[in-house]
Amino acid sequence: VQASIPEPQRAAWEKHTVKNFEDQDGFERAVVRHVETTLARSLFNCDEKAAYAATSLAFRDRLITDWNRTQQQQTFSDTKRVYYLSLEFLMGRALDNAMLNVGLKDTAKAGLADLGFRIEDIITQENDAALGNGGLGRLAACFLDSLASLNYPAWGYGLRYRYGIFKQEIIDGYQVEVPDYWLDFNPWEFPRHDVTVDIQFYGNVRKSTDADGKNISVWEGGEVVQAVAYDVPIPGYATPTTNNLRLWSSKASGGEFDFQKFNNGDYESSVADQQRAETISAVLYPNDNLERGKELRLKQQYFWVAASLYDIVRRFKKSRRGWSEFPEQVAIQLNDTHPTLAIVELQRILVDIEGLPWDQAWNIVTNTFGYTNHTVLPEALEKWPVGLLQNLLPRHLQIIFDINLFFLQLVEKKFPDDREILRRVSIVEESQPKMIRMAYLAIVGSHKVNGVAELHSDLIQTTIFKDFVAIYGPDKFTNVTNGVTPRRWLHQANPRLSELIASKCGGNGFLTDLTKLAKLEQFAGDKEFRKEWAEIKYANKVRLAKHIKNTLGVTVNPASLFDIQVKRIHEYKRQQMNIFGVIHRYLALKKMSPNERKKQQPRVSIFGGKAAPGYWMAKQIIHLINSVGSVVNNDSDIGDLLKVIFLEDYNVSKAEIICPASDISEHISTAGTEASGTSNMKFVLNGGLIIGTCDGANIEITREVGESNIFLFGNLSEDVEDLRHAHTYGSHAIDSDLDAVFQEIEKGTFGTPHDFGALVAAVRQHGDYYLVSDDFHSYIETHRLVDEAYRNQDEWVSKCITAVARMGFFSSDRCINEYAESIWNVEPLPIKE
Ligand code: 6GP
Repeated sequence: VQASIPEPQRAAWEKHTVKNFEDQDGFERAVVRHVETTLARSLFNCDEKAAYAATSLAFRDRLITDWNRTQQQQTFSDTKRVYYLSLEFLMGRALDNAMLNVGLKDTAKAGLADLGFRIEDIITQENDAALGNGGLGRLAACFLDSLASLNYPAWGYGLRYRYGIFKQEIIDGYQVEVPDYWLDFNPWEFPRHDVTVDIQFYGNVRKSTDADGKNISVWEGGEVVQAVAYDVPIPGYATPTTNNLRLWSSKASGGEFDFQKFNNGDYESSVADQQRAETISAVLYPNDNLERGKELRLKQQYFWVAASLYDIVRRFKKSRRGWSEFPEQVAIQLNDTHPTLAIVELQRILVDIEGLPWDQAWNIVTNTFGYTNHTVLPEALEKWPVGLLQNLLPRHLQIIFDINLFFLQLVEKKFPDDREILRRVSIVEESQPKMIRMAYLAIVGSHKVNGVAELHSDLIQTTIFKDFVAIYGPDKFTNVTNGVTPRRWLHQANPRLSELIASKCGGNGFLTDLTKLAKLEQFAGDKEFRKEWAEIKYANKVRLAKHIKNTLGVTVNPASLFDIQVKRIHEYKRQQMNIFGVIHRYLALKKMSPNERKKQQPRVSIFGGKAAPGYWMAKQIIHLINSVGSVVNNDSDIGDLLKVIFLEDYNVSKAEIICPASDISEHISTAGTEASGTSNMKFVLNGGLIIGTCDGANIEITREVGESNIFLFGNLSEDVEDLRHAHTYGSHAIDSDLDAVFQEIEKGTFGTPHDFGALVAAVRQHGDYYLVSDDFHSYIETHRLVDEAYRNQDEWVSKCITAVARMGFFSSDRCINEYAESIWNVEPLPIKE
């Protein structure tokens, strides 16, 4: 078969090679052509949706050219590649990002205006690609942006869910989940019907011997599902490098449906197989920081991991190198334990299919993988029942047992008289039923394990993975503090601030080297600069106020202090403490004389975030916030002094409006529970201060911006254990201010008290696991300090400017460079024009 154009015909080919638009004229031509041909519409039939489609297609053409070139050069140069395996990629919208990254947003803006459209109206037509829950998924998306922007040869591998994270509606104060069908029009993906992999499930294992008489295992029978690749181009900023995100979609193998059954009149079951197969990639599991051992989830994991590894191995084999060179060509990063079966699958491929000896294979495997842990919460640590694995992946279970056997032998050698340690670190938990501990498997099968902020990395080494540090030594464990991409989270979300910064930092260089923000610090005392800065913040607050008005019908005054907490709703993140604090503020205002009230700082308390559909307590928290809002917002005594807003359906594109509009944002998890947090970084980068606990990356943010530019409060992580112990075994006195809040709830001020009983009881009766009562006093006190500080606007703005100037560390570019150097050992490969 001919795979490439023969030499003599190449000249003709090159003469006609695609030339992409470079200017406004070319852009308009591309848009009109796509409207009139690709979309089969005309100037009499072109709404904003069509204009969005055509604009996207015009930019897509550009990306594809760069994407092809990048892939060719990466293949040709044959350097090491990184593969980022993540079950979640919370990408958000692509068009705005593509326009900015290729540096043609202004061109598109002028072109669209010329054709009769406002660019903002076009950008907002796009559905978010919401293939993730929260922090973990958005981190993966920021990493893809940085990998491409830094010219690393890298691929993302994930699942192409038909339904991403659900859309949240608030009805009568309660969350209602609505399916997110985002694929009705998605110009950013390329189906690769020629790139398919057959994935096997179930069946059994037969022991046999090969031609040389060697014992082998043959996995046979069961069922086969087909994985089809869908490719999404990932453009870097200000570079032609365009990497690939490959998402797998499931399909029945052997065609659409069973013709045999169909012809025999068995219509229903003829499509049943197809539907069963398609179910695998149908929906994202909507849990954040929580695992529920469902078989379909395990199927998703294996399906995705097996397809990705098949693809990676196929690519490696083309290089015709020996297997020992595999880790020099391939680095695979496991985003949490969700892809841990990749370790087992690679071992299976090398031993069962390629015939390598176990030890040699295992050496290759461990040198290939790195594992990132994103949480210490016990309920989020994945475990799979042995029985489930036995049935679904019988050969993999055998391999896991063997991995465990050899691992425990190593442990025994190191700690000969310690039976207990063997029990503690065994990959197989001797429980009823027996469980496979995926984090332990990931550690044993990787050469590096990292946490996502300093405190978190210390905690995993001293608590949940302590024994493994003793076994392997400390070098296997490291920290890579999270970061965010300044392209989306500053330049795109806050274009005016980005422009102002550029004017003082010598151009847009800070977008690729965020440490250049440091130059801003000298302007913190500059009156004129502060004024411009404050104007931009105000305009961003006006933009959010409009969104609030349009979506909720509530009028908020942009001159108020905007206090924002947006993130997944979780008891450990303590939105309940925030709303209790809001009630406390409301009660204090109610007690004041009108004169006293006039002296108070007006506030808008803004919440947003989704609760996992099965997380009842989180849903109670949402209900309480909305119930407090409907009382407070309609209280004429209070007016603008306090408004309580719950923003519906928080997602990436809304975060882009929300982050630039905060005066203060809340990152108030119980110390030791939030691995890092990344929205804390986004808010500070956009010129807002934060109120936070000594948890996750808040600690490093404090180190960078200075203690006077952040509001820290609450107990420290080293005290949490003792405090919890005291709640259970000592006397647990509830803070008196908090008790007054509870009494108000119980009076029925915010609706039927019974509705909120569980939230109160969690603190009063059930041990207050998240230490709301212990931290409440200092939380309230710190909010008082916030109000006070906000009064002095000059100083406040100076603090904000100083903080932004010191945020250079928190770019995901720094983060990716650290991974590249200390975990992956890969080098950038600049793409030639
Ligand atoms: C999150 C952590 O909760 C958050 O603190 C961190 O910033 C983020 O990961 C990125 O590292 N973890 C998850 O979203 C999760 O589901 C299993 O962990």
